[in-house]
Amino acid sequence: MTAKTSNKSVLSWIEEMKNLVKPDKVVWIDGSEEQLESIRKEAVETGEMIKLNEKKLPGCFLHRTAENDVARVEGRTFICSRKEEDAGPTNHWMDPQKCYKMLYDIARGSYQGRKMYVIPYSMAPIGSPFAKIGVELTDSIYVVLNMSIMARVGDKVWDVLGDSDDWVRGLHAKCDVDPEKRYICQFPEDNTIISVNSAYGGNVLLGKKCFALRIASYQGKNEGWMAEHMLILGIQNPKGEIKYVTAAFPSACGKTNLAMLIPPEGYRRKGYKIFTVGDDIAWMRLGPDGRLWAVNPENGFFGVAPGTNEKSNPNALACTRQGTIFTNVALNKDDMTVWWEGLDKNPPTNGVDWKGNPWNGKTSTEKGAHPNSRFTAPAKNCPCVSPEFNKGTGVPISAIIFGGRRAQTTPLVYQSRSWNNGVFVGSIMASETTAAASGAVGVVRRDPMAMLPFCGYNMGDYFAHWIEMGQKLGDKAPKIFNVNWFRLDKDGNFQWPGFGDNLRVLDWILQRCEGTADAVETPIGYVPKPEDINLEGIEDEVSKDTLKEILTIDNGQWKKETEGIAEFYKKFGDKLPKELAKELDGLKSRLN
Ligand code: OXD
Ligand code: MN
Repeated sequence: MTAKTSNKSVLSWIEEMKNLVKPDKVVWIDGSEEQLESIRKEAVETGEMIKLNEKKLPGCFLHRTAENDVARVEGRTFICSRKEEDAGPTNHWMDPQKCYKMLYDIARGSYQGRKMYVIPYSMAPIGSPFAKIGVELTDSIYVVLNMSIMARVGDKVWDVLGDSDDWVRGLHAKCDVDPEKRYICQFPEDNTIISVNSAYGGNVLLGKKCFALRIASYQGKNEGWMAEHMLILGIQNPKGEIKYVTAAFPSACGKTNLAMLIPPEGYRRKGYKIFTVGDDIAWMRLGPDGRLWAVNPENGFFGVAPGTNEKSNPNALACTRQGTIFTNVALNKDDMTVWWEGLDKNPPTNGVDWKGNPWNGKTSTEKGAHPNSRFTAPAKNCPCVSPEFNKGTGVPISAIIFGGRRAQTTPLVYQSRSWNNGVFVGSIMASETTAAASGAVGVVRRDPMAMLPFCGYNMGDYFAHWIEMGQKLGDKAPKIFNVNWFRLDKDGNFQWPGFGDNLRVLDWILQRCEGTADAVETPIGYVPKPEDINLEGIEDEVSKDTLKEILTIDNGQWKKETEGIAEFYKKFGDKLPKELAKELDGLKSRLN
C-alpha cells in the first residue's frame, strides 16, 4: 500500500523501523469503517478475536491475551532520559543509547511473516488546541482495533500533521510475548515509545499511559500545561448550570464509577444531572479567560470489567453493549455473550474461562474472568457522555479532587487551604493495601496525584510544575479538595455508602467553590460541618454521629502521618520544592 503522507520525518522513521523489524507488508490504517471491518474479519479468521452474539452484543468481540501478559508491568517500564536524575527517584531509568540498542536487538526481524500496521492517531479531538499526534507501528490486529476505539485514528490525522516533526513515535512489537524480554520504554526527550513482548492493553495501546501520561507530562512541563491521571466530570444543578471537576485516585478506588455516577433519587428529582467527559486522563491548559480548561485526550474507555454491573455502574455497562472489545472475560458458549465476576448471579454453565478452558461458573472454584479483564468501549456509547466531549476547547475546571483508600486518618472530604497547600495534599496521596492485594494489609502506599507509575520525569520537578501552574492561574485557580470514601468502623464496615451518594460530597465541594457553604478550619484544611452534607434519603444508612465521626480529624493520627510524609519526601532530596517542605512544616506546627 502506498504511503498516506509525504511528511519526511514520518516516512524516514517508518523506513528505518521497516528495515529493523522486517514486515512482509505495510498496512496504513485510514480510519474507514470498511478497512476496520476487513481487519475484524481477519482477526476472527485467525482466532485472535471471537465474534460475539450480533443481536445481544452487536459489533462486539472477545480477545484473550497470553496468561503471562494480563496487566501493566511497572517493574519493566522505563523512563530513558539522558540524565538519570531527570527520570527521578520514582521511575526506573535506563540510558537511552543502551536501551535503544537492547530494544532494537529484541525487535530486529520480529515482524517477519507479519504485517506492519501504521496507525496515525490524535490524542484529543483532531484539530483541538490541546491535540497531539502520534504514529504507532504494530504487528497486532488487537492493537489496531483497540486504538481505533481509544483514539481518533485515520487519514485526517496526516492532514493536520502536515510537514511537522512534532509527533510521537511509537513502535510496538509483540515478538514472542516473552515476559523476560518485556519492556515498555519511554524516551521523553525524543518523543519516542518502544514496547516489546507484550500484547496487553496498558502496555501496547501506546496513546494511553505511555503517550497521554508519561510523554505528555514531560511535554506539559516544557510547554506550560498538565497531563494528569484524572477523570473529568460535569455536574448540572437544577438551574441548568454545569460545573466541571477533575479527580485523581489510585487504581481500585472507583474512578470510572465516579466518572459515570447516577445521582441519588432525591437529587435526580431536583434536576441534578451528571456528564462524563473522561474516566482516566485529563489534559489541562490555561484558557483564554485565565481559567484551567481540560479535555479528555481519549475517545473510549478501557475499563476493568469485574465488579461492573447494573447497580455499581449501569452507565459503564451500557457502554459495553455494542462496538466493544472484551479482553480476558469469560465466554458463555450457549449464546456467545460474556460474563465476569460481579456482573450478575447467573454465570454461564457452558462457559469458557479467560484462559480458554471449559468453565462451569456454577461449580468451578476458578475465576471465569481475570481480575484485570477489560472492556474497550467507544465513549459515544456512554448514556451520560458530555455534549462537550468532542469539543476541542475543553471544559473549565472548578475543582480538583484527590483521593485515596484510607480506613482511618483522612476524613470524608476536606478543602485545602490554598493552591500550594492543595499541591501538598496531592503529593501525599496514599492508599492502604487491602486483603485483595498480596502483601501486608493496611500498609500505606504513597501515590502522588495517582501519577507514580505515569510521571515521565523527576517527580520533584513535577511538583514544582504544579506550583508554577498555580502561580499562573492566580485567583482563577480551581480549588483543591481531598476525599476518602473508604473510612471503616471498628468492625471493618464502610461508614460511607459511596457510589451515587458521593454526589452529596461533590455538592458541598461545588458550594465551597461558589462560596455558599460553610466549613470548619482544622489543621489539615477546611472540613464541612455535618449539617452541610445533605443526607436526605440516606438518614437510615448514615447517622449524624457517623457523619460527624468521618469528618473528624485526629491530631494524633495526623502527627504520625507527618512522619510518614517526611520520610517519603526525603526521596526527592533537593528536588523537593521548598513550598512543599514549608507546607509540611505548617501542618506540623498547626497540629501542635
Ligand atoms: C488503568 C490504570 O488501566 O490506571 O487505567 O491502571
Ligand atoms: Mn488509569
